[in-house]
Amino acid sequence: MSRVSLTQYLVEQQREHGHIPGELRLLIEVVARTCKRIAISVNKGALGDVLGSAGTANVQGEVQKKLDVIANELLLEANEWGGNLAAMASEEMDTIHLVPNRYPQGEYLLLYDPLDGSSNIDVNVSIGTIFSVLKKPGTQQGVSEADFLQPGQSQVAAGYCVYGPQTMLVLTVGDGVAMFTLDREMGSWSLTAENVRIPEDTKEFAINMSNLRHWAPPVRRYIDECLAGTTGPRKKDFNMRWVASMVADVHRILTRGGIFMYPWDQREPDKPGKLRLMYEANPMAFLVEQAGGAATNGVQRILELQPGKLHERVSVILGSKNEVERVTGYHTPRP
Ligand code: AHM
Ligand code: MG
Repeated sequence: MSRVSLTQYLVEQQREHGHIPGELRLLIEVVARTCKRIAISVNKGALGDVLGSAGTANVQGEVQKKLDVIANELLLEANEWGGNLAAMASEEMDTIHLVPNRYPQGEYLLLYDPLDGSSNIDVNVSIGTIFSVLKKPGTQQGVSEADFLQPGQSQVAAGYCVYGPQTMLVLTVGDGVAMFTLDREMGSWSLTAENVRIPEDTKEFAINMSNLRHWAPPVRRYIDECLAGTTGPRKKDFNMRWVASMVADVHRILTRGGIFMYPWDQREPDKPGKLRLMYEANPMAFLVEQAGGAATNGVQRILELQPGKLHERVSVILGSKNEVERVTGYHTPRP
């Protein structure tokens, strides 16, 4: 059976639906191609000497794994010279990375978490790459960090690649969500799911339960009610899953529904949450909304949040619409 390739899908989006200009299509193809290279490194594991710590820390003070650094370098290198980008930003780089002068400048900005779920690298559990594409505002030459600080609803494309039992690329250009599976023999991405929809209701939640005692009352209430099962107010039993790789948890939710939460907690009250807004929460929120789900920080739609800085953190509640609305409703709206 012949399947639609990523290129065919994108060309259709460009030609027939007019959703994406040619430059954006090429940019997405470069990101997708780089994910294939990252997948090769991930698969080699110890044979490729890619496991373990790199012995360095990123701007957020987190120890970098070798694969964090390798994936970051691969994405930088592949995207610099294509002519479609003005600058890039990454979880693993302190500041934005301008496209060097020797290459033509494009009009897009690319943000990414090169290797999400770093704690799972060495234990052979699914990990991923998350990316978000924005358009550079204005027409003036040069790019600054301020150009990146756009709310998530300005994203023109977003997606992730999950390195799991299958390597899959999940993408939105604002016209629903499509999933592609890497065909290793062919070396190409084949469309394997289109118009992905997240069921509005679910009986499955994902949260790091070890933080329970630190949560705010609305999150505690929601989880307590789930745990109470058939005899509690929800009158049904819930199941729990926590991969500790956001890509894998979101992939499950896009596939069969569920709710994912990484909420604020009182250990570091000044930090809104663990996850980063611009290259983790925003792209995932865009995908989830495009699949009919919802994504909030407890009081506001994630895609409407105005970022104040590149590595800003955010509280995340996303997935099946009715459940996300329920938890959000338990929070007292800010005045
Ligand atoms: P990372 O980008 O450094 O890998 O951190 C983000 C990850 C998410 O993928 C995941 O949901 C979360 O951190 C897991 O955190 P915890 O180890 O606290 O459960
Ligand atoms: Mg991450």
